[in-house]
This record gives sequence, structure tokens and C-alpha cells, in this order.
Amino acid sequence: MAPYKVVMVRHGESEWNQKNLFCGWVDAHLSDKGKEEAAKAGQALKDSNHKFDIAFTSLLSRAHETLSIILKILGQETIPVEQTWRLNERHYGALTGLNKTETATKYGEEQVQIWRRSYDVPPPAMDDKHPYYQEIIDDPRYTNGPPRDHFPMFESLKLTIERTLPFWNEKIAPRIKEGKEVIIVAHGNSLRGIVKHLDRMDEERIMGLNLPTGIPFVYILDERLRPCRDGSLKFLGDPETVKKAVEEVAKQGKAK
Ligand code: DG2
Repeated sequence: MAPYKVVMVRHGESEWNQKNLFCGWVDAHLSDKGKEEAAKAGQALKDSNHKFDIAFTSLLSRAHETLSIILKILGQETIPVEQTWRLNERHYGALTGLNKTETATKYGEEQVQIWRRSYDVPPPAMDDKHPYYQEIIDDPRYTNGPPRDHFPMFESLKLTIERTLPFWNEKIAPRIKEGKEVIIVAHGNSLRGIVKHLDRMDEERIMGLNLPTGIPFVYILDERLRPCRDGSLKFLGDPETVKKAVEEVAKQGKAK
């Protein structure tokens, strides 16, 4: 049945993206701009005749809100939606809630770049006195996982991939191989993890990848779910807009 297709979207701009705060597992909502980005994503998918059989998303509102705007525009609000903490954003540990620019001013842009984009250097851990510790750990959406004794207090990209990939392999990949049309709406780093896996990127290459908010991207995959020739990450957007949006994400870790 190959080639297969999978569509992914990082949620639209959240209120925390707008304020340039490290967000991670905090449940920020979409900003007005983020809602517009989600609507544009839906329209781009509609204009390119995409229809979906099933959607996968995280447990976080910014991803749900984006998905529901997209599905409404496609007239597909009734398709099955599977939600999982395994597609959540990486847990940003003690950095959660800090402003990225202020953090770069305080600790240096290089350190912030390591925290944001290195493969296996995690941010400092969130402790139980952190202002968002209780809110996250007591959130009832995590009743079914992760297990309390393995609840993350920080995550590198490597750790994020270690909990995202089992879901890709066990739940998403089999649907794709059945020939189902799949959309995944998730986060900058959980999606970078899937991209790294699909494109067999090494640690250096994945460090250079920034995913913009609200611009869908498509993979065309062969029977082993490897990108076909020319089937690797393709944004549904005009190249200049995509380039600017990617640069904006990269710039978020700069000091003023
Ligand atoms: C952002 C990603 O996550 O931040 O947690 O701050 O995709 O949920 O908005 P998202 C966050 P960076 O890794 O790009 O700094």
C-alpha cells in the first residue's frame, strides 16, 4: 500500500510562546495569533485536499485547540482522536515559566541554546518548590501516566524521544501501515523527536531543526516507514513565510 503519508503540525502560537516563556508541561492556551495560525493550517490542508481517518495529539490544550480548529475547517470533527502524554512537549524542568530572553541574558545564549536544542543535555530539574510543580504533578489528566515514580522533572530531547517513540511504533505506525490518513498535532520537541527518527538524523543535525507553530508538514513514507525520495519533511506553506517562521523560533533564545 506504500507510499504512505503522515501529516504533522506543531500547535499554533500559545500565550506562553507569545510571552517567550519556557512552557513544557504547563497547560497554556492558544493566543489569538495561534488560533489564526491553526485556521490557516486547516485551510492549507483543505486546499491541498487532505482528509484524515484518525488524529493523534498530546494531553495539552494548545495542541487540542489547534487540532479542533483544523478539524472544524476540514469538516472532520467526528474522526477518532487519541490523546497521550507521550506526545506532550518535553518537560522543561526548572526552566519552566522563565522568559527565554531573560534566561539568555542571565546564563548566556550558548547555555540557553544547549538547554533548548542539545540532544542529551537536560535542563535543570524542577523541584517540589517550583511554582508549577504542584499544578503539573496533581493534574488529573496524568492519572493514567506517566507513573508517579517515573513522573518527569526534566527532559532532554533524548528522554523525550524515549517516551514518544514507543507511541509512534505501537500506535501511530500500525495505523499508517493500514493505509489510514493520519494527522499528529503536537509540540516543537515531541515532533522534533519523530522527525529525527524518520529522517535518521544525527544529534548534530537535529540540533539545527526548529519547527514553526501552525504550519503543517508532510512526510511520504515507504513500506519501512522511511521517507521516499523527496518524501522527507515538506511544509505546506510558501517557502519565504516558512523560513521567517523558523528563524523566529530560533531567535527566541537570544539575549536582547
Ligand atoms: C515550547 C518549545 O514548546 O520551546 O515548551 O517552551 O511547542 O509546546 O510551544 P511548545 C516550550 P523551545 O524548545 O522552542 O524553546
